Amino acid sequence: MWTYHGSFPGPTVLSARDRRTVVTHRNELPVPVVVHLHGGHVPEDSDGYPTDLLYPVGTSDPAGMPGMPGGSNTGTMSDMRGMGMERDTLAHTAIGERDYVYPAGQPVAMLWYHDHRMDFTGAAVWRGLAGFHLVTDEAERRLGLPAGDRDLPLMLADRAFDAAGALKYPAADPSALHTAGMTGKFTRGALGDVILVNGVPWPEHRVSTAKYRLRLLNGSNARVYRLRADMPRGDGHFVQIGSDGGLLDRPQRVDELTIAPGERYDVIIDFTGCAVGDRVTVYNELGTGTTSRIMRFAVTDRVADPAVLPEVLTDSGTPVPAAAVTTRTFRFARRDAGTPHGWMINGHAYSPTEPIARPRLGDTEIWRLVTDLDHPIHLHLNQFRVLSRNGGPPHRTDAGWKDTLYLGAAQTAEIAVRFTDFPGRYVLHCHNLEHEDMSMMATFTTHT
Ligand SMILES: [Cu+2]
Repeated sequence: MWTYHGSFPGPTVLSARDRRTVVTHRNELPVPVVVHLHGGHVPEDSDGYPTDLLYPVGTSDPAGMPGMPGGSNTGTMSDMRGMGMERDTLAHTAIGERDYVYPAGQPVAMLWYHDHRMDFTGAAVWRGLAGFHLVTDEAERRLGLPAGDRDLPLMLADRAFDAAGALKYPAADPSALHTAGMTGKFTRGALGDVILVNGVPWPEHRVSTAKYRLRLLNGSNARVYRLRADMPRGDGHFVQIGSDGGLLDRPQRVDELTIAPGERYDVIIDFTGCAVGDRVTVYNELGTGTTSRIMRFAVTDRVADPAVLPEVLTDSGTPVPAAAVTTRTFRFARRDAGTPHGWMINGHAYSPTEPIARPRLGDTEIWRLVTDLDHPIHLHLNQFRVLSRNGGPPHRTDAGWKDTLYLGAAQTAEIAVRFTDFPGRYVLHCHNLEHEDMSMMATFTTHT
C-alpha cells in the first residue's frame, strides 16, 4: 500500500478547536503527493490544491517528472481533454518535505485527509492515502457523548484484491504517473468486492451494553452505501448527532443512512437493550453478495450506561439565503463526444488556471447543483447548508453543515454557502474519485 506513516487509515490527528496544528509530510513514495484536509477551513497554501505537489525526496528535476503539470510529458492528459495544459505558475510545490498548517478555527467535526493529486487521486486513495482528523473542544466534552473506546471513527472503503492479496485498481496507467483514466467499465468509478472498515474486511467489534458514537466516513472511491443496523431485540436505528461539518443542533433518529464518498455522519448506536451474546450487524442495503455486509458488533459485556443524550447539542447558526448576492448554476454531466469530453462541470474540463467562479469573501451565495447521473459534490474551504432538493425540502439527513452532497441522477439541489477568511484558489468537484480524475472538478478563487 501507499500509506501515511505506515498505517491504513493513516494516523488520526486530533486538533483542539482554534489551536493551530502543523503536520509535516515527507514524501518517500515513487509519485508526487498533495494532501487535502477534507472539510477543513484552511488557507489556500495548505488546502491541498491538486497541483500543489510535494515531489518525492531526492527529486532533482520536478518539471521533468512524467505526468507533472507543465512537465515534459503531459501529452496523454492533453489528448484526453483535447486541450493543452498551461504551466501552472500559481502552484505551491516542494521537494521531499513540507509543513501543512491547519488553524482549526471551525466547529468540532470529524474531518479526514487524503491525497488530492490532479488526475491520480483515485489511485492514491485506493492504495491507502487517507486518514482521520478530528477537531474537538471543551464544550463537546461537556455534552457527555460516548467517549474513549466508545467513540469509534469508522472509515468504510471497498477494495478489490488479486490472488496474491495485492490491491487491484483498474487504472489505464498502473504507475499513476502518466495517463489519467480507468480501464473498460470502470470509467464510472472503481468498485471493489471487499468492504473494509478501518482497513479490515467485514470486522467484528466487541462492545458492552452501552451507547456508542460511530463517526462514519465513506472513504470509498465511488461506492455509495445505505446503512441499516440489524438488532436481534429492540429496533436497530441510529441517532444522528452530526454531519460533515459538525454537530447538529439537536439529535435526530434515522432508521437508515445513505452515505456517499466523502460524506460523514456522526451517529449514536444504542446497545443498552442488548444481551451478552447478541450480535448486531450493519448492512448495506445498496449492496449485493459480499458488498451487502459492512461489519458486526458482538455484545460481550454487561455494564450500566445511564447516560442520556442531551436534547440540545450546539447552536450551529442559521444561514440567511435571503441575503444571497449571487446564484450560480453548476451542471455535472458527462460529455461523450466533442472536445473536451469526459466528466465535466458546465461543459468544462478541470483547469487549474481558469476559475469557474470568483466569490467574494463574506458574501452569501446560492449554488444550484444539477446532475446527469449520480454525483457526490464537494466544496473546499467552507461548509454549506442544503436549502432544497428538486424544488422540495432537503432530506432529513441533509441537516447541519455539509461539505459533500450526494445527488442522484437528474437532480437539482440548492445550497447556501458563504466563503470566509482565506483568499485564494480552491476547488469544487465530484467526490466519485474517478469522475474527479477524469476532470469533473473546477477551480474557484475567493477574493476580498
Ligand atoms: Cu461524479
